[in-house]
Order: sequence, then C-alpha cells, then structure tokens
Amino acid sequence: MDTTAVLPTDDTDPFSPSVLEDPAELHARLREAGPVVHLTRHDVYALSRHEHVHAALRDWQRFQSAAGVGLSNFRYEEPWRPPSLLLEADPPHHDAPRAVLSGVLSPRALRSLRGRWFAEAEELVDQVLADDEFDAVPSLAQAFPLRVFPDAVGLPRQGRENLLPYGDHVFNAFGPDNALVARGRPGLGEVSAWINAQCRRETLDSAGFGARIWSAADRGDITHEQAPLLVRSLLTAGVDTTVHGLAAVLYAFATHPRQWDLLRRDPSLARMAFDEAVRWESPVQTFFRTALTEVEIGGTVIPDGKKILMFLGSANRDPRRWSAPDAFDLERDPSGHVGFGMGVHQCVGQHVARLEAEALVTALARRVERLELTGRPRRHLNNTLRGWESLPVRVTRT
Ligand code: EJD
Repeated sequence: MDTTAVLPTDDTDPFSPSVLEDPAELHARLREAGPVVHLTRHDVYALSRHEHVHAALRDWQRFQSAAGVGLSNFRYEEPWRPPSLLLEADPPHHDAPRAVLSGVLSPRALRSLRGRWFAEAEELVDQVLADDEFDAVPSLAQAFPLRVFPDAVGLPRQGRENLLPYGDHVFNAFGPDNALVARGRPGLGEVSAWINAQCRRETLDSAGFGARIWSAADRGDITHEQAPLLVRSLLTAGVDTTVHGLAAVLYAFATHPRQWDLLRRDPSLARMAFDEAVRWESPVQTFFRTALTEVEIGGTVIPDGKKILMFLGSANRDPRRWSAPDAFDLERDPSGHVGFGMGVHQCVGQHVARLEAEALVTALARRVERLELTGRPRRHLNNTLRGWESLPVRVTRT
C-alpha cells in the first residue's frame, strides 16, 4: 500500500496585500487541502491546522529556529541584523538568555508595576474620553504601551518615536523582500542605531527591565556580550505586538456590543477577553521554522533545510479545534490558542502584554457604556502582524 500522501500545492502569496488584508479565505483553503501544503511562490511548506501548528511549535528538536524564523534561511543567507539570542536560537544556546528574560518579565517581577499601570491607564482613558469620538489606535492602542513600556525598560525619553518603526520593520523582515520591507529600509540605519544605543548599560536607568538584564550578566547568568542583544529583544518584540494586541481587543469590543456588556457586568473578564482577542485576531499571524533533517507530517516528508510556515491565525480559527471559531466570545475558554506561540519559545513577554491589556480594558469598562465604530476601520499591513492603522470610535460615558 502506498502511504505517501500526494502533497497539495498552492501558488498564492500569503504576503500579498490582499491576503494580509483578509487571510480567512486562504486559511480555509489551506486547512481543507491537508495537513501540509507546498506554497510554490516561496518554496515553503505551510501548516494551517491547529493540531499540526501546535505540534510543530512544541517540537524544537525537528523544527529549528536557529536558521531564522522568517523566510530567509540563515543556512544560506546572511541575517540582516545579528540574530536574536532568544528567537533565532535553539536549546541549549537559547536557554540561558530565556531564563534571564523569563525572570525579568515574570508575574512576580511585574507585581510592583501593577498599581502604577492601572493608575496610568485611568489617567490616559480620562484624557482620551474628554472627546466622545477619537481614533482608538493612536489614542489608546499605541498611546498606552508607549506610556508604560519604555519607562519600565528604563529608556530615556529622547527618540522613543523610533520604537514602533523599528518593530514594524523587524516583523516585515520575517516575510519576503516585498514592498512593505522596501518601505521600511530608507530610515532603517538611523532607527537601528538608536535601538542599539538604548541597549547599552549607560543609557538605561538603574531600576528597569534593561538594568535587570545587565545585573544578570554581572551574576554570570549570561555574558556581558549577550546583555545588549537581550535588551534589544525587549525593544523589538515588546511594543508593536502589544499595540496590535490592544487594537485587536478594542476592535473586538467595538464590533460586539453584547460582549462589551458582559465585560462591564464583570470587569474581571478583562484578562480573558484579551486572550480571546489574541485567539480571534492573532496579532502575530505567521512564523517559520526550518526542517532539521527530514520531517514527516501527516504522510508528507519535508526535506532537510526547507522552511515551514506556521499559520497561527489559521490554527486559532480551525473548526477542528474550536466551535464557532469566528465568533469573539467571552463565554468560551480560549486556552490552547497559539497566538502567543507554544513550547520553549512561547511569548516570554505575555505577562507584560496581559497586564497592559487588563489595565487599559478595566479602565475603559468602568467609564464606557457603549463603544462603537463611527467609520471604516483601516488595516495596518505587515508581513507578520495583523493590526489596525485606524479605528474611529464613539463612546458613551457611563
Ligand atoms: C516575536 C513573534 C527578538 C524577538 C523576539 C520575539 C519576536 C521578535 C523578535 C514576537 C516574534 O528577540 O528580537 S512575536
């Protein structure tokens, strides 16, 4: 008997503007086609079902990160920036930097920030609600992380406007070298130079996450050469991701008034609502691994060295795993979603993101009776991130 499955192929470019604008159709087609689909445009192997994305994320032995988690294969191509010690590394090299950042961003380490961030959220929301119509992306989804996160890292005030463009470019650069990447390239030298300068011990205040990374180097948990790159990870992955995550939960509530009512009745749902929004929107849509030796998935053998594209956004709406996957629903249990990844690389900053979301959503739940869109929301296109450029909203105060 022939047990080798015929490998389905698809010539769609998952990084084209139309797919980035609305990936649902492609996701459904890939999930139906089979566990693995060869994407001929980029010669990569796509995983789109929850079962297989989840399994691949947990299997770092066969699904390598050290060759890069973008389309570019570091076995054959020079990375555009020094590889991340966390994201673009496998065990055992990955483990010491991971342990350090895990400690710095642990729930315990965040306890002292909680009161301050809730107060900051209330202050921001009071300022913004002075108007009953505003754009929720710049006014809330961007303003809140930019208000609390750089301070928590210990960055000086000067130059913070570089954070969003840098992150946006890094996440574009995980995809193919298309127009989105080209658009970020002109200013990149200056933006990167500013980012790198912020990673130095002398630039960081003595109380923040950055200083704690440097202290870990003094203790010998990582080397002093590793410290600046680990600070760079915070600056790369800590801002755009949470901005788009917050925009996702705001959009979800603005379009689901009954869910907003549920939240207002029980504001302790704020944290869960953020997780459900991360499942529903998947702010981080895609990530690659590289096959380390031949990898067999569902009867298909992926050759050594080939790139494997994991569709987190598709896994998070796979009807094989979720009932009514397209519904944003506070009454479901979203745990098991892969929006924060899974396994040894699962988002190390997720407690930071959840705390930001909880603070902002709770502050809004206390003050806002109705939240609704007043115009067409506009997507922010990025090769990796699913987000909003603009969410025009009207609020009715309680
Ligand atoms: C990331 C998907 C880094 C880095 C770490 C994580 C990400 C990006 C960059 C967050 C990927 O260490 O530079 S969500």
